[in-house]
Amino acid sequence: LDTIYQKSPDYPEDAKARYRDAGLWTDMTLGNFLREGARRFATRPAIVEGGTRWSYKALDHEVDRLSFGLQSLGLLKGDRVVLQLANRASMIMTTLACFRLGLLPVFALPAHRSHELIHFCTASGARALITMADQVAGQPDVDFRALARRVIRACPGLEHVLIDGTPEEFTSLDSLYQDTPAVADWPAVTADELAFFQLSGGTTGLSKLIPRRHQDYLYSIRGSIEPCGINEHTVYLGALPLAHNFPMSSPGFLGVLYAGGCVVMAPAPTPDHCFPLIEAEGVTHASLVPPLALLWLNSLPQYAHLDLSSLQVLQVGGARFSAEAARRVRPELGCTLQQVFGMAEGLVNYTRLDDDPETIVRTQGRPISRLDEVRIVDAAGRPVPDGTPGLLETRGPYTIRGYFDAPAHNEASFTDEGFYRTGDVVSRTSTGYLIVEGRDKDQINRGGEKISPEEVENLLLAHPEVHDVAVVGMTDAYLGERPCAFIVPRGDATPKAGELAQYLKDTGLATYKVPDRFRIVEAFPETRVGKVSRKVLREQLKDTYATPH
Ligand code: J2J
Repeated sequence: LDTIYQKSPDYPEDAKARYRDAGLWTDMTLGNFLREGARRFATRPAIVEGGTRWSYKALDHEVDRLSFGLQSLGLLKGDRVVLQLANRASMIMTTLACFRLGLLPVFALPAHRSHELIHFCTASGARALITMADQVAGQPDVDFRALARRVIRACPGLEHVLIDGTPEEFTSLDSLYQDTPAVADWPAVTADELAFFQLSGGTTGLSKLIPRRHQDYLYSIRGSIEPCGINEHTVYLGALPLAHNFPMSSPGFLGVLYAGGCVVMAPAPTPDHCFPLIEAEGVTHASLVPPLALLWLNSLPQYAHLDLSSLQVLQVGGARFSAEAARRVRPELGCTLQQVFGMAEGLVNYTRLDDDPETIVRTQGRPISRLDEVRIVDAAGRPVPDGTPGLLETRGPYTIRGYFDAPAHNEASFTDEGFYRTGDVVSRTSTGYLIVEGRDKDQINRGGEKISPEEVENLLLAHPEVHDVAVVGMTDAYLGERPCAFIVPRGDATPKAGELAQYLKDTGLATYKVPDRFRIVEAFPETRVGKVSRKVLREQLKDTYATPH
């Protein structure tokens, strides 16, 4: 465990003292905040899944039962556990049980495949993988237990595979809900300890692990409750994959449970699942990425028979939401739009619910905390004036000081004073709100899902018919961007797009990272210093702009 801490950069002592003295960091942990909830909100509903409801007391009890089962497997405080679960109550219970035991979850997404899972297990040194059976995943074409078998072969350190649903040769997660002794005896976990790993979008190949601690993460959650208007009457729709930082903490299911509200599980984020749930459960808050928000808006006419009037706040974030689309939310959905510009590394910006309509439509909000430090600088690191686009750098009470086990990468991604170089190009308004203008990092944002071109390129370079490859983002009316691969074939080979896409899927790469288009070229345009010019490649794609899907 010591080495895990050595590889997880911490805040310097003076910063810790400042955040504690300001009352932002407290002694509470992610494993015990629900204890107080079980007392204060006892019989109020905490989670709804299909026809089943759990009160706060029942949820707290289930978390204890599962903690007992996980402990009896021999899992110990500090052990890493890769979690890949669907939006079900079991996802929340498993997460909270890990927190309670001091196990360190690594939050994989249901969209991840063996390539990603193997990396998460290897990089974290995981002892357990918790995933699901096909029936509960809502992805009929994916066999998650087969993925687990592939992961086991590649990761000798993995001792346990637990399955939500029919386990086949593995252990059933359900079987671990065991009756606890009268007094549960969980390891002591303190607020300054590591709590879990989120995943970075990745700019240099594989995703980096983001080490988060109890005190900073709980502050980001607590600090989100007021700007998002969350209280015990909130009914939050869990529509995006809950392992993502946005629906987990901004305010996400953790924020809603902290405040005594109710989390309603949506099996998928599409209108056919979500709209009936909004009506039936009186959903007040939902969070979406921009393409889904557009889909919701465009689908409204077909659902005119449903009463969606309970919806008060629609949060949209993860990628740029166009002002035109943003303008439609209030008149068409009848609720307040909240733009959310956040990152799993820390900093989260919200438009405030009582901001004037132009601020809500045109900006991506302002930071949670007065102690969030935001710097917007030019390429030489000099601050730019308000209204001028520049590189966003940030430091604050819930922004990490470094990725896990990545000293060389941290050297580039953090300044000497500990500011995180977000790679986002933003401008600041005179009122301190941020507008996301673009990006200066090698990443593709496919409707909120982040893709590292280098990761896809490295896999394609191993293909026998590929000599060289460059993956760039092409503008897309619906998703914002989609990945496109430019390929220089090897010798006389004539690789086909369909085969290359299938090849990538067979390597176990998540489908959302597979390029939507492959272009065969003779050579790449080069910059003056002889590097592949991604800018020119992107420009070559401009003639294929605005093909709506
Ligand atoms: C433009 N780009 C945005 C926005 C994120 C809340 C909300 C989102 C995330 C998230 C999150 C954007 N407009 N409104 O963790 O807690 C892009 C930026 C940013 C990157 C972070 C949260 N909101 N982005 O999206 O770690 O480029 O977190 O640096 O997945 O998404 O991605 P991620």
